Amino acid sequence: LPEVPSAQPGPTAPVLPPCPDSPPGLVGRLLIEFTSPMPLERVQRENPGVLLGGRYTPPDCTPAQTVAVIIPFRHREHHLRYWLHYLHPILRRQRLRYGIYVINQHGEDTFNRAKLLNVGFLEALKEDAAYDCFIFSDVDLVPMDDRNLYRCGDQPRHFAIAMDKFGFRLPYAGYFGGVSGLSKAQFLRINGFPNEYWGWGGEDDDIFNRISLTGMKISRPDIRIGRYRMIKHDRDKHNEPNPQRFTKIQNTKLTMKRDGIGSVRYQVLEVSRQPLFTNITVDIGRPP
Ligand code: UDH
Repeated sequence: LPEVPSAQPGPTAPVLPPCPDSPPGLVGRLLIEFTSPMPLERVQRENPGVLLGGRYTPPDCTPAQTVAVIIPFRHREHHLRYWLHYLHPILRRQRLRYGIYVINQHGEDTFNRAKLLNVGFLEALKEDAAYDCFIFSDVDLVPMDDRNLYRCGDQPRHFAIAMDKFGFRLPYAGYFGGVSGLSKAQFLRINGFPNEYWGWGGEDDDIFNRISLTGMKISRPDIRIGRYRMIKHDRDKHNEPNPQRFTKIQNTKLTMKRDGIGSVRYQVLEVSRQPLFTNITVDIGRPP
């Protein structure tokens, strides 16, 4: 055969092989503690490969997915520093192409975790239309094993299945709290998350209901791998347990069609690209 000059890009843009399904260089069980001080400058120094806004792309392979990590947030700067310190190296070792989005609720009205996560989904896609996997993580949860891969599969994934505060067990069969992941298609199929859970509790059960009602199943890692440490904290101000949660989760089938990603209303006040994450401050309103 005659030698045909290949249409490969030149040395400035090498074509990298696909990232392996099982990334080499994972270390397994990790030692996680929250006692030593954790200045952001140190975290920055220790993660030189992370680009502005908390973006990262593996230098040696092409990942199958682009992952947006969405963190619901207000007044937890101290937790965020530990989260960034532990998670950036883990996600890097997992060979993910990712971005970190901290969705910061403006003002002091009642907190609304699930609505912030909806905002994160839409705003991350505005930043980069390539995002096709969304990991929703509380700011105070750090995985104790880097084999717990932060990527999406053919079913919605629950990652935080064995937290220290629950004795390293699933607290109940339908638990979907803490850290979860859905592909873009899975998220849209359930009309995203509910916007009407103000205050603590119930929104994760509503999400679980949405997944079941659309005929999907939760996928989970091995119980020995899905272990988490939670940073101990007192109950936040303006996030009291929501007394309506018990009745609301009975009605997901009725509410999920009208309340979700298709109906979320909010106003972005600021997008700020920090060295280790993108901060999006948002006015999500207040309970009716
Ligand atoms: N969050 C904030 N700020 C708030 C409230 C919640 O950032 O004011 C975010 C944060 O990402 C947090 C997540 O929402 O991890 C979930 O809220 P949470 O940590 O309050 O929920 P959790 O179930 O704790 O983890 C419940 C209160 C525990 C009181 C324990 C007293 N010993």
